[in-house]
Amino acid sequence: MKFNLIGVPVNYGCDRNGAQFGPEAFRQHNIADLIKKEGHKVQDSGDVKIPKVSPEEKYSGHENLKYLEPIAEYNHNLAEVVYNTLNDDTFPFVLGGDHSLGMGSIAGVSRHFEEIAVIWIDAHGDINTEDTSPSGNIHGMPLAASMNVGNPRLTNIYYKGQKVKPENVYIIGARDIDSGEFEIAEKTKLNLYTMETVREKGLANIIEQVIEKINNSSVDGVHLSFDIDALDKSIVPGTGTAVSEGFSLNEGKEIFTKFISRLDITSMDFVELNPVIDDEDGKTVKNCFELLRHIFKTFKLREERDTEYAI
Ligand code: HAR
Ligand code: MN
Ligand code: MN
Ligand code: MN
Repeated sequence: MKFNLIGVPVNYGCDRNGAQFGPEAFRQHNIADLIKKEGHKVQDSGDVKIPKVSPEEKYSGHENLKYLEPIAEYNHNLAEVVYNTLNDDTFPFVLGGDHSLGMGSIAGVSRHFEEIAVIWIDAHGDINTEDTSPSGNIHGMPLAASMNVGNPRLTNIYYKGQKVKPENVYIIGARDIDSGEFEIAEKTKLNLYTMETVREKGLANIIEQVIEKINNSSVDGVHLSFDIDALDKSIVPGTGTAVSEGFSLNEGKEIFTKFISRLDITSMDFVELNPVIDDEDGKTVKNCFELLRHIFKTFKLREERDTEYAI
């Protein structure tokens, strides 16, 4: 396969120092080499342009949407890169940065495909709006905006209106959900698999259900957005809003093994690494890379299997 690395050095969405250094950390630890070693082609289109604004301008767009303007602007730029990458028959692999980048990724992907599914693996729902958000941090809102819920400046990023239908949205592993988010989840009828549900029914069963639903739907593209805080707090200290009771590293691998081998994943985000608050041994970076190696290995196995069948 051919991957394009797209860096998004942004922290406006989490309003905390450090997440903007994520792409640099992935590159310093040679993510491109890792992808090559697993047998793929890789290119790096560099960093998406992020407008520079001062913290004093934080509330200039809206009182409960911090950094609204620069976030809307950079997401337009990101969407364009993602769209062009897909048109080039290349897999966009977006490196965060905070999760506000989900809006641009999804916008680019959804312009390329007829109808898409979005798998959102996260400790959080990220379906807040300016009316429900307890923080005003836009990284808690990208999935709502992508479904056309929320402020027009966000719902109209790249092109006007809805990018993904709620029925094609699958949130998995959420365990820190705001009350307004529960209401939005219910109202939109998106597919919400909280950590409570995952533990009750079993991870394997939930994955199976999601795969079946997606394969029985009429989507032609599947975007997988991975927020590393889906993993347990103890294995990802270097993320801005770590939450306990998360997935183990092996469960993370199981999720990727199954989704990559049995669905046609077309694009991915890997977000919310904050190298500044990682522990002194770089535990989070190390665990991220273990997962990344597994991801690209699985893509290779799938590719080999597919070409075997084609012969
Ligand atoms: N739900 C909270 C809010 O909206 C916190 C969510 C943000 N954390 C993330 N996103 N890392 O997944 O403010
Ligand atoms: Mn998130
Ligand atoms: Mn579309
Ligand atoms: Mn999160």
